[in-house]
Amino acid sequence: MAQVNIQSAINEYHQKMKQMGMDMHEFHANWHQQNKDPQHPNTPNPDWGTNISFGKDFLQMHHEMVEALDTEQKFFMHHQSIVSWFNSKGYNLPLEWNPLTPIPNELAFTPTDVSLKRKTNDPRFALPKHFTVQGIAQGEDPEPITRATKLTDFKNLNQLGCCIVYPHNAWHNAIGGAMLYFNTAIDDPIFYFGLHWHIDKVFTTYLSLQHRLTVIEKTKRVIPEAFTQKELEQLKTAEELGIRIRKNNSN
Ligand SMILES: [Cu+2]
Repeated sequence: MAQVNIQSAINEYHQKMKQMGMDMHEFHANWHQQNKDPQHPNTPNPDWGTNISFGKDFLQMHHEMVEALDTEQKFFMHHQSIVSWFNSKGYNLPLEWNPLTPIPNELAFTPTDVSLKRKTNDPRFALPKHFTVQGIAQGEDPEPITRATKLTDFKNLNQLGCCIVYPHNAWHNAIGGAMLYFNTAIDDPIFYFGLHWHIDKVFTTYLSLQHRLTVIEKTKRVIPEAFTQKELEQLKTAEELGIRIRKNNSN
């Protein structure tokens, strides 16, 4: 394995893809332009999102960018994922980042434009526990819209993807800098090897359990009639962040 500078290796990957006619910046930004985040419903709903194809597409598209194997069936990107490309070059992959610890030097990011510098190297943001197999501990909040308390409570990939996009937006925002815009986010190593690495783990874990979903016991959901003020504010903030991140940083 060759020890490489991760940021330089990502640049090299983007250049190589471009030479093959695949502009990753355009591809990623365009996908988000054409696939707007879903709007949250007016009241909590255990079935929300199950028919919104954004959810599945959001997870699948980023999976193809991050970790997909060359042998997998692909729907969005018919080039190598970054992990597959690193492997084929013999480049070392960074160690998995624990998001509650500062971003390690290995994943440092020095943007060409200083305005794209990260807001912090210690965002202390982790995906909520309802996206884990183990699920939430007593007293922790379920997913606000569907009231799912653990990964296997999500009814399908659409629902999972529609729900996870909101904390995903908040996470982009917590890191800041290039991560604030879909057309620059992929330059920051934390995009592929941090944030979307973790999102993809949720996706692939869910896929690995999917065939057993009908037999896995669901947590009994308590569906309140209305969102609390705090939940509404969180959902609204996440939606606004999504709109802002979608804006092109050059305008
Ligand atoms: Cu994205």
